[in-house]
Amino acid sequence: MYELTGKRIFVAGHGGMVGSAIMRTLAPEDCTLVTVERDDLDLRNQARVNEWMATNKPDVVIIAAAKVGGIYANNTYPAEFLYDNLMIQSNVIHAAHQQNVEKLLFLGSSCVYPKDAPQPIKEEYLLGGALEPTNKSYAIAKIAGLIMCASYNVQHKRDFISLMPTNLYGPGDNYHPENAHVPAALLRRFHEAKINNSPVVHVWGSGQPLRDFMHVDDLARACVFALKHYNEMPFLNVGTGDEISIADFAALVSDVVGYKGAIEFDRTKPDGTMRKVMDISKIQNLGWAPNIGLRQGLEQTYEIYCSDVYTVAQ
Ligand code: GFB
Repeated sequence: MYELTGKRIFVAGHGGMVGSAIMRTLAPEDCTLVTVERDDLDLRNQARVNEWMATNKPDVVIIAAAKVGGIYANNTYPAEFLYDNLMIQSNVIHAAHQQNVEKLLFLGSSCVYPKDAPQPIKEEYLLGGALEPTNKSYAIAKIAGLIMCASYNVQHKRDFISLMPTNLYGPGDNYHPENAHVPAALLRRFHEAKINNSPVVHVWGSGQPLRDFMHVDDLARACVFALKHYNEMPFLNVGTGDEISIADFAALVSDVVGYKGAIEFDRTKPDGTMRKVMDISKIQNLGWAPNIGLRQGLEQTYEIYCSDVYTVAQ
């Protein structure tokens, strides 16, 4: 058991969907949360990261900062996804090592696994085959991050752990029409179709890919759980272990939003990986389990989305 009480915890990326969920989850703990605004520290700048880390001396570092996006963004901006993520994570991990940080948590992604990995995906399937082309750059960066943590543990006896989260959704997501992940993209598209009385909503791809969607607050609980209870190599999957097709997911979002029109599939858009469901038995055996159901989580996210939309509009 690693004790968080009294610790200075640096949450890198505290303003994003994952970082802000981690901040909420850590709030009741008796620890000091340390953050820095993006304008004050560009995590891609090694000299500035080294300087900041030496001045602020956290005991614990959580890397929730990353360049992220859905299938379109990954496919369109692969150079940014590779460069930004490699720079952010390498700078923060190495600076944490230089400052003798006691514990570091790196967040990867389920896309690190081979495109045709057996399902549900176990941790040991890493590097067992070719990656999904639509997010290869992002996956390579995330693989480098988790191997970097493992390498610092071997060579420098560090306690740097990694979690591989499944597809996420929740408050604070990016609702950009093209660059978002599917939950945020569809919540917005169905909402706008409802408001505008549009007769049809277009959903990308065939509707057949299967995904494991998890509420970001469940991930945040897993992060705090892993910081306290996990110090082994190499890393742990985090997901719900349940899967749903994109067609069924779109129907669910439509229902949650209260949209009454039709759904059509745009097969000119890519499907990406056809099946991606996490085997979560390792983290479950340690004592963590997801507890937010998909409908419940989407309803809560949609409610917050609506209050934000109307706040912005007023
Ligand atoms: O969320 P998404 O972009 O992530 O897409 P991936 C999931 C599935 O939803 C794909 C379909 O089959 C999409 O074709 N989809 C349907 C849509 N309509 C839409 C839409 O309007 N927007 C989006 N974005 N998708 C991501 C990786 O892949 O997985 C990331 O690109 C990350 O790097 C994340 O690793 C976990 O599951 O395909």
